[in-house]
Amino acid sequence: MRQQVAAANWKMNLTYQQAEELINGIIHTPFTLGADQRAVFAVPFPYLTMVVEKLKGKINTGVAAQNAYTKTSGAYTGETSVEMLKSINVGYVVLGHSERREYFNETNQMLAEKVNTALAAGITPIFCCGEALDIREAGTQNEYVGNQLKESLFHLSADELKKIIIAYEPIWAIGTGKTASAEQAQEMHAHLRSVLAAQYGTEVANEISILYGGSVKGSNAKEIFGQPDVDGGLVGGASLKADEFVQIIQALK
Ligand code: G2H
Repeated sequence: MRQQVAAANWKMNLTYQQAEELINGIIHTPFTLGADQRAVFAVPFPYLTMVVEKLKGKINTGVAAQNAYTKTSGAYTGETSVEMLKSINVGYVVLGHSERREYFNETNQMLAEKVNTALAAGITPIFCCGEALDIREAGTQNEYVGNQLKESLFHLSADELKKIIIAYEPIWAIGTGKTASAEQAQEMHAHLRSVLAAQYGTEVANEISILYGGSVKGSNAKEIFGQPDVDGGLVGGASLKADEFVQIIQALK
């Protein structure tokens, strides 16, 4: 079975003390993760080491940065490299979140470079894609999101692609409380898998985990994750409460 992933995205929230309290709350709430299941925590840079330490020995968990730069080192004041992340045992990096695309002008081409740098460092990219409301209303979301994959990922070999996790996050459902219906999520995930299959073959496409993101909550996770092409979620707001995020972890297939 494809890996099923519940990924928390804390975004730019919480003080150090609150972050510590949250991760302690998660650690002290019992949950089980099967061999094909992962719980990943994308936390702000200053908390990465603390969360890595706290999760040590917690089987099938991982820690992610929310961004990394295209270059591995050098005179790039204010940036963080994948080499730095690797040196503190961070195993994942979220790339191309819609907030980064919108507020920090990240383009598909720039993300292709970031994907390459992460893979070269042995860090798993959680590559985000998704359309805005006007694109959905125009009915061109399949082409738009398919193109995001093509421009940022299709230069990869099949073996490289297999190391990527994709997160589909319709922008109109992010932090708005408006979730895509389970059917809308399934429809897009199946489309993205077919786009991957057309380029890399069905076998490869069937190995790629595609997460859904956008107002996933404890109350809707089971239905969304239950869709055949949805392999878990990237969760913002609801990942800031320990008991709710544990409920979401336990909703994985
Ligand atoms: C989408 C998601 C997490 P939320 O950005 O990446 O956030 O669950 O708050 O909609």
